[in-house]
Amino acid sequence: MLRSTTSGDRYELLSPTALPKAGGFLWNQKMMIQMTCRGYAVSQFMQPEPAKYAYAPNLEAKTFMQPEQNYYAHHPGRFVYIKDEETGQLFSAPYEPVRAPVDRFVFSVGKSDISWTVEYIGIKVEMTFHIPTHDVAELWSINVTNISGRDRKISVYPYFPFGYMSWMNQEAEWNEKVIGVVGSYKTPYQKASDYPKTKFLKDKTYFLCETPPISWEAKQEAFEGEGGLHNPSSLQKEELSKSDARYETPTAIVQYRESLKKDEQREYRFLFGPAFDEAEILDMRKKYLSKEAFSKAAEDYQKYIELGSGCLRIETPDPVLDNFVNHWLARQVYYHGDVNRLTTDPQTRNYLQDNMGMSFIKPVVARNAILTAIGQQEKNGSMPDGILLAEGAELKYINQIPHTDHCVWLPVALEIYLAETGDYALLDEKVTSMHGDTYTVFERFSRAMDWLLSARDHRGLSFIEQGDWCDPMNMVGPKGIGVSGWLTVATAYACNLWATVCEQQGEADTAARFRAGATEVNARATEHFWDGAWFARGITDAGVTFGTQHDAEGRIWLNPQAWSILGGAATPDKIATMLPHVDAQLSTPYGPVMFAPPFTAMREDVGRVTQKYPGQGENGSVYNHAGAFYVWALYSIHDADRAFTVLRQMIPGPDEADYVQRGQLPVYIPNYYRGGWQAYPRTAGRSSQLFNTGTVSWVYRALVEGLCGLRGDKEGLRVEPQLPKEWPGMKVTRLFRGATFEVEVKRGEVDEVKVVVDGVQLGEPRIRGVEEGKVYRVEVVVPQ
Ligand code: CEZ
Repeated sequence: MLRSTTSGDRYELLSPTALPKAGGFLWNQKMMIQMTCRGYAVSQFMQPEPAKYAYAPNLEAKTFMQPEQNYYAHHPGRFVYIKDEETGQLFSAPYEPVRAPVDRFVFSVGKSDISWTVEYIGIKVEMTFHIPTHDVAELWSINVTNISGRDRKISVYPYFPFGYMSWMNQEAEWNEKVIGVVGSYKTPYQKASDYPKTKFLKDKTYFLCETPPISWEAKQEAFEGEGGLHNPSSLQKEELSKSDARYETPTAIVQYRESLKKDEQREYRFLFGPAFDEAEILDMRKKYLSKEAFSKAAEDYQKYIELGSGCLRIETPDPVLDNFVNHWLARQVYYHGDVNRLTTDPQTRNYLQDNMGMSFIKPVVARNAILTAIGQQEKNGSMPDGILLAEGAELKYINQIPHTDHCVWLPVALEIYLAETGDYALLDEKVTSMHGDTYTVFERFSRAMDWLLSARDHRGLSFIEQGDWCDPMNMVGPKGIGVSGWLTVATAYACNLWATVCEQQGEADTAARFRAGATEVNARATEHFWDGAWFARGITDAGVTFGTQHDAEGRIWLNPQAWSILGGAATPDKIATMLPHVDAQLSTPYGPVMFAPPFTAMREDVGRVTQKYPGQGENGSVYNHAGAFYVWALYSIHDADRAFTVLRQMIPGPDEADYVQRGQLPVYIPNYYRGGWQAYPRTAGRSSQLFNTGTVSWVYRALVEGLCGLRGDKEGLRVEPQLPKEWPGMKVTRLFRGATFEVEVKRGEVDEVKVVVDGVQLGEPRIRGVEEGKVYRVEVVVPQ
């Protein structure tokens, strides 16, 4: 049903029905496309706000990418109908919309292209697409081969629906000059003040054919007729009707009628995308629509994706883990840092975490992101809810709701960046903010930490307002009284991280001030949130503590436990008390849920999170971002087995039953798997199919610095692998500050980690004075 290629760089799914929503995604800095195995697509491009070039057939709401996105027959997608001209038999590739019981199906997800091979009634259809590196377009190759062993007469109909483009103005027609179907529309707006912004939008969608077809339809209705998508009326005729759409739903379908000898093949190429005008369409055609241009673009795109290969290769007793880490995880980290989820105003916490992962891939991107973010710091030291990335961008949606946690992510991101690069010079840079004040990065971080320490109540607990890391926890503190248990212990973590940097910079007084702050915060947290067995999640405006043993729902939450470990509020005895409760109450076969039990009804003093479906999203799913914090917390206390168990549960497989239950290929980590393990076992484990998640930077970090234990510091590279107990050893290739470390880890009769570099045993497990360009052979022995 599912397999990886021998080199491991592709995953192939052999059924269109086993994991119906499974897919892959491609992106460049201007666009993103998610493609399912059955041929449905969600794509968007930036101009500079997110926009579409293929629409649903009805008016769609503009929102963030939806979890467990639903597909239906008319959902945007890319399809090819094949008709046997002799028998009238019809099928479509890859699978939708006809859903014929094809004889062979291979959906193949690569890192820089996605393809299918489908066979039915003696005809083989191979579809493959990639995107250019710097333009917005899809480059499609479709090969059709007669494998029936006799001569055949068929028609081939690529079908790329445009959808409902606009309620103001839409049309489509065949354009002889560009050799393709072109849809034209006006992006709808109402405020006169928006007119200038809409004036230069790419309000055309083109479907260009390298080989001119014999006919086409540009009007959806003419194509479908009374037969519907499963058996469109126009395909029952000899030729398509060459329709146009005049304020009617536009579409693009073209026809090639072919006589194919035994084993004969036809090769077609198409270009699909948005444009401003005909001149741009012609340019795109010239630039891309040929065999040579396709392969050149594919090669360039592959190189671009390879730039995100990351700094880690592993060889462990777990080949599926190896495959995921060596081929896919860094790619997902790179995607996040490369395009910031394709918004112009990423949430500050997302922006900082998505970019901190770039420290392992392209550190300069992480550096610039820290500077960009801190350049938008408020005059009082706090951070805004979102970071504006484009001229004229505005804070939208969730960024208009006050959340109090954004400063926390500054030292978190900085710690990773400094460990990876040793670039302490960043701290001396002077930054004039968008509000006009000028401070060094160092001063700005201190101001952010001061703000965090100040945003606390009379008991010393951190205010939550309308949310913290948990976006939809919007009704705990709207009156400005409620406090967050997580944010309180996270404030201590942030202050401690920053104090360490201050110490490294020789700023002893500042360091001492923030250490004292952290200690004080931890004492307050323990006093008010420790319920005897774990840390509570918060105290509402009305003074009700929640996330404690007294709650029937939302009784124990993962984040306050994970971050109290990180921040120091959880002393060793508290950790020993708390972890068995986490194991017993939060574990599922798909990872730990974010809290349990999930809420089954609205709690008006907690908020919107309690209204999500039980076990979905933040309402007690296996929310991998929270799981990733927990993994890192466990590595920080050397709980290697618990850490690895949770980390491994984030990756689908390798059992077939697990793949089916999660419904996802192991080519990315989704933002959640459904919880509700007790109440709804049928849906538990189901993937959100959403690859936008702060999880991956943390997981990559946990692998590099935790599992492999190859963590940078000011002087060099520390070596402290943390293998799960059943592993005898592993091999690691780690790129670090321009050098390559070939590391072999074994267990042996030692009390402490022993490190031998190029034959010489080190006095301590740290490789100093790393030389760029050098390859180090490192033998590591860890205690049995
Ligand atoms: O958004 C994420 C946020 O992007 O939820 C996380 C939060 O830390 C991230 O910054 C946890 O709340 O508004 C909603 O209810 C949404 O469900 C968002 O909370 C959620 C979506 O998954 C976005 O993809």
